[in-house]
Amino acid sequence: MNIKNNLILALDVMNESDAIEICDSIKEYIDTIKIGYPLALAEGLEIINKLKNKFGFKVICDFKVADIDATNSKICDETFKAGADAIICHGFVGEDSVQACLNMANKHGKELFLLTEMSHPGAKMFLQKNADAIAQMGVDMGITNYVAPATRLDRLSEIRNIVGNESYIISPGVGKQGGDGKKTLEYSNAIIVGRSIYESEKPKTACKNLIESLK
Ligand code: NUP
Repeated sequence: MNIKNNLILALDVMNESDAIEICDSIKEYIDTIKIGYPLALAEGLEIINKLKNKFGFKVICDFKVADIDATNSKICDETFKAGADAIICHGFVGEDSVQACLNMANKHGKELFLLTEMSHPGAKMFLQKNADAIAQMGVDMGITNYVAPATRLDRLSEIRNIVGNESYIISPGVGKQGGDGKKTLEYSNAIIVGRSIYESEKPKTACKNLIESLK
């Protein structure tokens, strides 16, 4: 995926008008947005195509798909049919569940991102212990897109080592969660930023300043 300014907006606002307002203010700097459960549950999957059509964005759906293989297939199918360019799935559910997502992404000619370790403190409880193995599973399955944390650069670096330089890593956790954008991009291909942009009084300026700080 080619992502303008190596910056993805996490659009976790709760209604369409807020979403449109933010998108309109940052469209000069951003061409890829991430929509998760907050906005999709509030406004329905139609919000994907509404924003794509209005702004020409690429949309990554952060649905952290984590079910049995048959259900994962259905979730991915509906999400791609709704216009998503990529979907994020969890890896801890194992190879069969992830393979179902990969098959559906391939069927639609779209992309799959495999979530390895999460960025929040709670990820240390269970997920971190298995994150290297999750990343290795992705490599063995031929997956080339990953999500790994901006909040723990040692872990991000380790995951980069496992998935290799040819893989594409996107990283949440910059800003509100404490991660540093520029340092993160030493290991990662793009950062995912939400609240520091959409909660800002001036999202456009927040975006501009953030992009400056990445240089
Ligand atoms: O490990 C993860 N951490 C994380 O924050 C995986 C994610 N997908 N996210 C998402 O990234 C989170 O749900 C939110 O949409 C975004 C980070 O937003 P913010 O902390 O910049 O507001």
